[in-house]
Amino acid sequence: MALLNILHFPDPRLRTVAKAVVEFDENLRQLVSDMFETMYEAPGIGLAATQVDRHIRLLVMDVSDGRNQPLCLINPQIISSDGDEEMDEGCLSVPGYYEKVRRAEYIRVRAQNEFGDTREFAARGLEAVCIQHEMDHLEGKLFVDYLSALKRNRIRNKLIKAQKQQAD
Ligand code: K1U
Ligand code: ZN
Repeated sequence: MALLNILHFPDPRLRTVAKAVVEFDENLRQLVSDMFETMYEAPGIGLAATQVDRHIRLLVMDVSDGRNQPLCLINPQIISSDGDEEMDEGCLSVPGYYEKVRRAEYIRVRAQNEFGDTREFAARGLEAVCIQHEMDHLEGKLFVDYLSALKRNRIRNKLIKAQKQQAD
């Protein structure tokens, strides 16, 4: 098990579009395990492979109160969606900032697990929001992209300043 380094906005590597997973082997399962450890330790409710500089279509999450319902989605697709709702979102790659984002309220998802088995399920509420947020990461998109340029640049400049202070 290993804790992975989480990239921070505005690192350009967060803009990479992830590639489909084609091999479901022990290396993949080790990465899944390391991503869960990193997400729980952060702590977060989700983590996309993009955030740990691995550009494959893989995300992990756990939105349960007991932090005991891990979910690993590989090559996820949203096959239908309905409604919309606005919810506060945060991001481990944009530490310290929470902003409202409008997303689909109900989604139907098809994804594989770490063994390559495919399943379909419905999600709503925080689970649906988290899946959409993590799938955006796989497209190189961040929740700050939904904000005004003014707000996004303010966050960007503050994070750059904080990163410089940490490096000194
Ligand atoms: O993608 C990420 O960086 C993880 C992110 C996921 C997310 C949060 C809120 C709405 C949509 C997606 C986080 O987990 S930020 C941290 C957070 O929200 C949290 C952490 C511990 C307990 C509860 C929430
Ligand atoms: Zn995020």
